[in-house]
Amino acid sequence: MAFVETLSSTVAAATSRPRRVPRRGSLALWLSTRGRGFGKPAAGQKGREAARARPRLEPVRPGTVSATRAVPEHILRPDYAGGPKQKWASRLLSRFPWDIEVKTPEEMDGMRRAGKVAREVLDAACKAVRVGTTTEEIDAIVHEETLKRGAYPSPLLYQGFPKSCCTSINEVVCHGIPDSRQLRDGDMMNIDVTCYVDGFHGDCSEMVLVGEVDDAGKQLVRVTYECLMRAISVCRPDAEYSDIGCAIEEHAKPYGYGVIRDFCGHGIGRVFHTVPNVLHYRNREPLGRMRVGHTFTIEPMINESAEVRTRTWPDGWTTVTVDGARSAQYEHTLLIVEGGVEILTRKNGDSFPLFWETEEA
Ligand SMILES: [Co+2]
Repeated sequence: MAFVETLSSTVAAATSRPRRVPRRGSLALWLSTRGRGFGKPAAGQKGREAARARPRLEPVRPGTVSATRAVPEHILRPDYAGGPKQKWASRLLSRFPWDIEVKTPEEMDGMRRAGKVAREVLDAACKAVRVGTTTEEIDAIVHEETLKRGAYPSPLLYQGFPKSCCTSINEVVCHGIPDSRQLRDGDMMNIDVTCYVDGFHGDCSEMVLVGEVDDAGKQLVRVTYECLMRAISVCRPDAEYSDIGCAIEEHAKPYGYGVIRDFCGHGIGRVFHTVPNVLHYRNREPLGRMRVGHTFTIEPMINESAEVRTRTWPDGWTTVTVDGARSAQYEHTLLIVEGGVEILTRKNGDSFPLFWETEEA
């Protein structure tokens, strides 16, 4: 899942509900970005071509959300869902932006297990997507596959979220609630899965094409994946967290795409969303440096138009682009190791393939 970005207010962000809030401390950003061509990327040639090629899709509308699913007693829950309370000291300490938690070798293994489970569950969900499937059915699969592995579906009851995963279709940027809507030919959907395994969260998301998606949509999905992988390639001990956003924006901008700024990646571990805030756009925020043992997510949301503004539905979660252009997202949970980075939610041999892998095969 993505996390609300509050810029210089990192301490507050670490505990705030992940929905759109008025931006605080934006003066520093304004001053630091004036005169550097920062802001709305001008739509280049590729962007204009893409705009012409974009199909007219019906806007996504809310469907009926079914009752919350049960989780058996024997499954360990996170504290927000009625599990054992976190010790106040560890909770408080992990809120300071300069205090990014360094995982012990045992904790790293815990994160590896959580990442592996999240990947398996996400793959199962992606493989079930067909024209006519409801997002509710996808949620049921995520729920069952998570429980089958002795894990808890982290989004369930997180700040009141009613379902076990997020399903974000077309212009939905993130946090779509699975409901009765049937998937249509030409839809593109992000499925965001987080699993809580023996006290650790693993978080990943992926795009799935439903039926036949137009070329402009396919390009958006592919470039979004490339943005994530480029961002991962800058991760290693001593790298600046702010390098991540530069890598993403540099790749997205020539296509005339906008990088969503209202949500960011996040530190993750025993706590679902914590420091650091991982910004996906070019920035000079003092986000700190990566150290061996840091675990965090990168999850860029890339908009098909240069527009970066979002709005949230009255359900308090579903966030859409203001201009209705489609938005794509991929997410991995990462661990910084000696000499580089380990993708904890990496694909395995049985994973759901990227669409261009099957097309080119
Ligand atoms: Co996330």
